[in-house]
Amino acid sequence: MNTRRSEELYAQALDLMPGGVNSPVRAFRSVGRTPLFIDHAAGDRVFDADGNEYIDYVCSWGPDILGHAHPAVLSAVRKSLESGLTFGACHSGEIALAQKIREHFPSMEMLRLVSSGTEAVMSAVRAARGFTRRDRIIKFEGCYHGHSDGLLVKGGSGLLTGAIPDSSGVPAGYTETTLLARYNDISSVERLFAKYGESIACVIVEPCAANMGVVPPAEGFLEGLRSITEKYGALLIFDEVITGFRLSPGGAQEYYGITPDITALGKIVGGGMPLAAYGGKREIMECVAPLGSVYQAGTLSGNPVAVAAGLAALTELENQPDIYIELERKSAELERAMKAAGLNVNRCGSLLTAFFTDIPVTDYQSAKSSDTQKYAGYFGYLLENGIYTAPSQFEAMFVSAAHSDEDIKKTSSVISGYCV
Ligand code: KE4
Repeated sequence: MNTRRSEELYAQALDLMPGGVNSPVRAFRSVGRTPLFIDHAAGDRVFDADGNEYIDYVCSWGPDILGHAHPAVLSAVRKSLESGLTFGACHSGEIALAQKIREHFPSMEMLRLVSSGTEAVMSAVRAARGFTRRDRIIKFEGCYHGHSDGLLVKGGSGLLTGAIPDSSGVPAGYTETTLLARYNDISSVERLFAKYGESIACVIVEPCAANMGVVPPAEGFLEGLRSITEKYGALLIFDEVITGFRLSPGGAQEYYGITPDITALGKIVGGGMPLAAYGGKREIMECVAPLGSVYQAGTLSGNPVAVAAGLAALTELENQPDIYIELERKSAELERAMKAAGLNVNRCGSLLTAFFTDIPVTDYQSAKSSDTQKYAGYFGYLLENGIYTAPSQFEAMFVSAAHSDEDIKKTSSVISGYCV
């Protein structure tokens, strides 16, 4: 496979950006290859700088649930551009998008638009602390919630990929109030509440973990979090940056039937543009400035072009009610093919991960038992056969509405040729 142009570009990028990338997981370091430089994308395909074509299961790490460059989203963005790029002032699109989000996530009685998932989660945690006037938070080993200081503790995603579970550059004081529990282990949460109960502001969780690879919640786990937080007066924050609008139109909270106090959204909600959101009970969000004393702001928050993309994407999802049934069918077919090839697969809706370990993967410890070198071999085999999946064992494979039955069959056929 010729990747000469990507290699040339990578050499230039290495001189300009740390690791030649603007986000670590794109560096392909854990799969031991030169990162692809994508030239363009359409539907379920990406095309690299050397003209190689791939069926894409990265989907920009989740935003592209409709597929790349969806016509409805492109035309909405083009139309929006004619009115200007950014005003730094209110505009009616913000209202329309906030209303649409609240229709799908009724728990988000009041919300704020921001520019990234990191910003959404960071602000949600600050609102929880401001509302409860408590400092401690509980997160789970292997869950990733963006790169705000207090959450870079035993994180997933690029932290796991790069084996840097706790980032340097974060003073101990910033993480002293971050308590760690084990995903799918409610007793680890109960022990923390027994010790620190009245000082815990919130529990933040990926309702289906996807940043240590895909690890669905065990039976009763989310229910357990909901009841223990209510018992101690702490807030439950669902980080639905990946699961929002993916597991169902109402995300994981609709899919599992658990209502959090605050929700963070990202990725799909922006239609591929830099837009995210956080929101929850009115009494909580009324603590946020300028109403309350929890400060949060952003030059490009609610950016009109990004809002237009998000509105178009969510409207398209609403116009294709069968999309979630189709995603489930296609993802289940991929899962069957992966298991038939002897792979250890976790799946939650249209999120899948093949783990290179012989034990069931139910948490951070079991995920970390995976052989990342074997994963690298699997990644390279797929890439050489025109399938682009996550360049890290500790990420998810994303299926989109644009993945045709023909491409699902082609992917299944390629996977069936892989010898574990
Ligand atoms: P961003 O700041 O990257 O928009 O969102 C942070 C974030 C928050 N919460 C969850 C559950 C997330 O998965 C993410 C970001 N996800 C990673 C991939 N697992 C983004 C890819 C990257 O870091 O380049």
